[in-house]
Parts: sequence; C-alpha cells; structure tokens
Amino acid sequence: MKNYLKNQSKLLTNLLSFSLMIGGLNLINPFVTSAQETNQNNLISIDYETPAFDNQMIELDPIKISVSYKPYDYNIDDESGNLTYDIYYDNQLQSSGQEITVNWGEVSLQNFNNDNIPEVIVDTFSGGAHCCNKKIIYHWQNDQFNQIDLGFRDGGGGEFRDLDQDGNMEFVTFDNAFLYRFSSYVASFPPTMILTFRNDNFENVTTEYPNYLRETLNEMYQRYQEVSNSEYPEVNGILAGYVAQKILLGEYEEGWEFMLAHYDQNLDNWGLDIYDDNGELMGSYPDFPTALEAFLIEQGYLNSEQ
Ligand SMILES: [Ca+2]
Ligand SMILES: [Ca+2]
Repeated sequence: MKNYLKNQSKLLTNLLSFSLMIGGLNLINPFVTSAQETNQNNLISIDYETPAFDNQMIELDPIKISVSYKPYDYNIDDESGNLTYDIYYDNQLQSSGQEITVNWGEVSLQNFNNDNIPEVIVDTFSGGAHCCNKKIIYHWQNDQFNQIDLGFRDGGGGEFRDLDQDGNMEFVTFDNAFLYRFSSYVASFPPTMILTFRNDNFENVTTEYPNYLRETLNEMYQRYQEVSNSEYPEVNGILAGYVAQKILLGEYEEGWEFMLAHYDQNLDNWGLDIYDDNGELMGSYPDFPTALEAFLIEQGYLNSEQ
C-alpha cells in the first residue's frame, strides 16, 4: 500500500497507455466507455455523461429490473448510494439494492447457466485510477434471489464469457493479489483466474482451461520482452505473474528457471519488505526470488515442500 501511494501519480499518467499495451489483462477501462447511453432490452449502461434518471426498466422474461441513477456528487457525502434498483420476478418485487457508482456502471440481464432464467448483473465502479470494480449477481434459486458478490476488483474487474460454450458462464479475471506486489500497476501482469457458474455459485476452475492459460502466458512472454527492451525495464512484476501462470499449467520448474535467468536485481525493491498483520515493517527479503517464493506459498500457488 505504501508503494501504491508513492506511485499513484505515475499510475495515473500511465493508465491509458497501459490499457492499450496490456492486452493480456484485458482490462475494461471504465474511462473509455462509449459516450452514448445504451438502453437495450437487457442492458442499462451509465457513463460520465449520463444524466440522472428514474425507473428505467430492463426486462428478460421472467425478470424485470427498475433502475434509478444520479451522478455521484463528491461534495455531498452520499454514502447511501446513487444507483438504486428493484428486481421483480413474474412482476412481483423480490429484491432491492443500492450502490455507489462513479461515472460508470452497468445493470444487465444475462443467463449464466442452462435454467432459462436470466441472472441480474449489477456492475459498479468506485472511482479512482482503476480501483475498484464491483460485480453483484442476483441468481434466482429456490423461489428467491440469491445474491453473489464477486467482490471489489481492480482494473475493470474481468469479463463474463462462456469459454467452453457449455451454457455455464465463466468469469474471466486475474489474481488481484499480484497487483502492486512486485512492481507498479502498469508493470504487473497477474496470472489468470477463471471462475465458472455452476451449482448455483462461482467456482474457481482456472486450471481447467489450459488453452486459455497458454494464450495468456504467451502474452506475458511478449510483454516481458517489450518491457525488458524498454527504457525502464521493470520486469519483476511480469515475471511474478509468469511463474504463477506456469504453475497453473503444471510447469513450475520451467517458469522458475526463466524467472531466475531474467529477473531484475537492481532496479527497485518492490515487494521485498515484510510487514506484520498490523502493517509494521518487520524486515525484508534478501532478493526478489526469495520474496516471490514466499508470496507464491502464501497465495497457495506453491506448497512449502516445492
Ligand atoms: Ca440462470
Ligand atoms: Ca462455460
């Protein structure tokens, strides 16, 4: 967090170029949304130009949502939320919600499984350079809406795609823990995380998609090459993601060897400091590989015997 604050101004200036450069992250930059307000049957889309509105409806049988919005006002401490919605099933009001969203948001209907009943997706943005995006899903189950919170995520959050075309939606995202850990945000390339919607919830199925993992690994490698040849070769954040991605593919040793041969020993000391639970500095790791190994164990990518 300390490093994050220190580098925030740099992050802001690099945000746009970063979005263009890092295809692998596939970040949906909330600042580059269409200026035109969309109101299709199953989507309400909000951007920085969207004026206040009341009770806009979207509908996909048997679900209907009524949405009201007013632009977020920083001058008013609007803690209660500027996006409100009521969700109906068969024209009966079943659930309501209220969220804060800043200059961007989406409420949509899309079926995430094979039950012919659409899910409601409420997608909001907290404001800031890229943090945080929040997605809430309402899933009809046992005659009521079950709310599934995908949590706060950085950099656009991720996207819903049915990767294997089986009718169960995947949430394709990346492991947020890797952002800011060993590099600035712009020089991070976190490993893939894939969740799928089955058994009424999202389950982590990342390793079930080796082809997708391999494609992203190739993008990481290209990104590594670009950055290592650049004026400011901040490669450790990319290599951290690369090793984790190799672990997901069952190729830990190869990934680790690559990292050892190519990591930056001089450029900075991102991620070497060790803090206790209260955020107090306890010491530091001697080098990047030691810090990375500890981090990969902590995050469950490696066990301590490896
Ligand atoms: Ca469904
Ligand atoms: Ca699927």
